Amino acid sequence: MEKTYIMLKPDAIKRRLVGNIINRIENKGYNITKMKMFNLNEEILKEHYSHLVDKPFFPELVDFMMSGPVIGMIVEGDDVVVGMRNLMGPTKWIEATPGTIRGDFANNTTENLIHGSDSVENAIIEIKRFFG
Ligand code: DAT
Ligand code: MG
Repeated sequence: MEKTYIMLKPDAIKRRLVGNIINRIENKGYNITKMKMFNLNEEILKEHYSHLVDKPFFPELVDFMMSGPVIGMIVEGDDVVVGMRNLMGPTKWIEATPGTIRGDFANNTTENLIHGSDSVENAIIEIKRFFG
C-alpha cells in the first residue's frame, strides 16, 4: 500500500481545523497509520524545505512553521500521494478551488494548513525524516 507524509501546520491547530481535516482524509478512505504532535526547529525545516531556502519568503515560512506545534502523520491508500495532493489543493490559495482543504480554508500562501509529499520518492524520505 502506498504511503505519504502529511503534516497539519500550526494554523490548522490554532484554527481548530484538525478534526475537519482528519475527517476529510478518513472520508476519502485513507488510513492514518501513525500520528504525533511535535514542534519543528530551523534545522529540520532547512532540510524539509531545502528547495526553498533561497526564496525571499523563506524566513517567514520558518517563523510560521515554528509558531506552534504541528501534527505529522503517515497516511496510506492506493495512489495516496496524488490523492492527498488533490484533497489539499494547490500551493497558492487563490488557485485552490472550493472543496479542497486549501480552497475551503486558506487565504494566504504561507499559511496553507497542510503539507503532503509531492512524490512517492519524497514520501519515503519525509517519513524517514519525521518518523525515523
Ligand atoms: P506545497 O506545500 O504545496 O508542496 P511547496 O513545496 O512549493 O508547496 O512550498 C512549501 C511551502 O512554502 C508552501 O506550502 C507554502 C510556502 N510557499 C511556497 N511558495 C510560496 C510563496 N510564493 N509565497 C509564500 N509562501 C510560499
Ligand atoms: Mg512541497
